[in-house]
Amino acid sequence: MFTGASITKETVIQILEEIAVLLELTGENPFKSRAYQNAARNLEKLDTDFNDLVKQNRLSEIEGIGEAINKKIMELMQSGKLEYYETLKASIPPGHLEMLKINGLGSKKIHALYEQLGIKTIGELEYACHENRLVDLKGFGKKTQDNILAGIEKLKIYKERRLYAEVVGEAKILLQYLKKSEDVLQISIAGSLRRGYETVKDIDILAASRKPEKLAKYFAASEMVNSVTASGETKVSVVLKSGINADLRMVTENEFPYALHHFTGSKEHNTAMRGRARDMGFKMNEYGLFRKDINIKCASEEEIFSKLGLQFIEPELRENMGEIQAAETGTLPNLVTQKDVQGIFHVHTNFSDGGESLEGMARAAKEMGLNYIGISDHSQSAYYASGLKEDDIEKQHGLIAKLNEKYKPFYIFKGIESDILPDGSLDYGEEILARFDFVIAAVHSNFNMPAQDMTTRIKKALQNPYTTMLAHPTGRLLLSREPYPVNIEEIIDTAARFGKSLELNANAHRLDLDWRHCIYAKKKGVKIAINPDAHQISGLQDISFGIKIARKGWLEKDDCLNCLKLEKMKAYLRRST
Ligand code: DGT
Ligand code: CA
Repeated sequence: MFTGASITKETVIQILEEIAVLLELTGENPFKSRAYQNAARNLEKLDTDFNDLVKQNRLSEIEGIGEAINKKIMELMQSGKLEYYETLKASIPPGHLEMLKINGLGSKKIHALYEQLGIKTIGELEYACHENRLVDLKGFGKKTQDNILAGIEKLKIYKERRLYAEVVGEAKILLQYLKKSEDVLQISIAGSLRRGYETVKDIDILAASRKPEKLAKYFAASEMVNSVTASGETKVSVVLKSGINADLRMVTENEFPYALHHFTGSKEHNTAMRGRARDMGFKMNEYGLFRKDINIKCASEEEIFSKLGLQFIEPELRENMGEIQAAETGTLPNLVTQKDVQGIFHVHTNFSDGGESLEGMARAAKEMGLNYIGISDHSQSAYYASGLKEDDIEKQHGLIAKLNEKYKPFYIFKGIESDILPDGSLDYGEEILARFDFVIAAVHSNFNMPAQDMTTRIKKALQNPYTTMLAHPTGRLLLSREPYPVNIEEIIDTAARFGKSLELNANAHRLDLDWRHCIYAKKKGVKIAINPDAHQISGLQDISFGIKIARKGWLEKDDCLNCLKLEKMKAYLRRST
């Protein structure tokens, strides 16, 4: 619920847009819905002060805001509530709002499904698809039905999984708690979490213990645990108060290394490892490595790999992406670590939509032990994020010059996160672009272009001599927004040709470039900048999530732009802009 005091123009726009969608869901005359969409769009474009217009009761002077909409906005601004909106929302089955999250299913279709098949929930819709009821429905068909089913599947996965960052903190606290038990001989996180996978289903913990029953009780008694869902001799499953599922598996001390390897996974890596073991005359499972039923003693995972003629494979690499062949030939990468990071780019300040001052961000980066920071606020077209006008840029550059004196030898690079406009051009003219030390180009609008147009748009931005790197290359938000359609390999090839870098956005919701594509970028010699995209001081710490993903992407120190020492970085940026 919005309250009067905090109603901003943005909130009004959001509510008008929602009303437009809700009206479509009720099957109202499309003109009515369009009127609200228009009003929202015209408010967005408004260049006079919205609050002044409200105070002077002059909103109806804006094109598209007639008497009815004017009255509603005034009610909202004066009381903090809009009766019409609340009633409309309450009249829609909650399932219809949820259905809007299904890719490819808009409000008109949802209303049509309700009218013709009485569908109120996603469950009913899925059932109807399985019964092929959409195939002959007007405005639908086999292809739409398949798309809807695929969309429902995706939604289910979104619900079952969580972001790595959301879970890893809980897992560490749980691990600390378990370590305090005298019945724990060895313990480790396993599963997707140990592999640093971007999303995880649950927390897997493996412990070696001589008294598993006692340990199981201790685990269940943790104040983090909400309920115990299964309890056996070797495994206890619980649901934590946060809603996250956690499994504790208990083995003997001898079994621990084999079990740790097994429960770390991935399944695909395990299958490949077992295949190799078989080829070498071994049998391998979670209890041991056997030759003619005799267990080959291994005190650690390292020894298991070694017995199979392999270098130790870091957990992040265990995805069956060629790591076993590389371990066999001794060509595994020497993965980047946090210590290798010299500085960071893509940092916002309160000049645009950041919550912290420029000096505050710089000082925090310095205190983290970094040697430089690249400030990049939003560019002028990003009105939603108070993008920088020419005056702001001048002011910011003046401040940076002063701070560079004050914090020497720590260094602040002058940058900008420039929107890539729909035609692929950057957001300022050459004269302004030339003033920055670096330019991060990024797509923030028109996400729905066809793949080829989007690819051409981004390639053009990469060819701009002022562009240093491309931010969040696919625009995905993990578990909520799919990447925009784009040919990422063509983008990487273009970056390689023009000597540009790609960002690995370290924000836990993005982790974009995806690690699978990092492997390709590395092959093509494209440098990756692990960027926090920080909007506050705490956001700087996200760099650790980025490093985890960089490691999954086989990246070494030399593959990462921001592992360059300060002087080398200065030279690199002089060369590229
Ligand atoms: P998740 O939980 O979906 O985020 O991913 P994981 O990898 O943590 O999967 P999970 O929790 O089902 O199982 C943990 C590990 O146990 C998995 O990575 C590999 C091993 N594992 C589980 N089931 C199988 C299986 O059927 N075959 C093989 N080879 N390994 C398995
Ligand atoms: Ca798991």
